[in-house]
Amino acid sequence: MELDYLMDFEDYFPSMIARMGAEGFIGELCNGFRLLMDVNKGLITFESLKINCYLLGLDVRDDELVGMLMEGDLDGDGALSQMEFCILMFRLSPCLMDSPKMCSTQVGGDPMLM
Ligand SMILES: [Ca+2]
Repeated sequence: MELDYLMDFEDYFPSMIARMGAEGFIGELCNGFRLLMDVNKGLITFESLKINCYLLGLDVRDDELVGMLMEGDLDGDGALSQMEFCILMFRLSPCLMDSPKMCSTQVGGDPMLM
């Protein structure tokens, strides 16, 4: 899997879900999106990701940022919408994939409306 650099996130998610529940976890994802997005565009772009990761003290290489954007960008506009970001985060968390409640995220359903 190419996304080894996100392993820290994968390890982190299960404990977050256990603590706050799935709905709270989705809320956290939305908060994460807002932290990383370009406030003018309402999207996560390469520039917003780079700047906000730096501001958050995260040491992420440019090629890792590009890889994350490409992995999550479903409609090909080069940026991540909130939905694309949430879907990417779910895809990166194998424990969620095993949960029947989360199946809707894999078939293009709206994970925000569970
Ligand atoms: Ca997109």
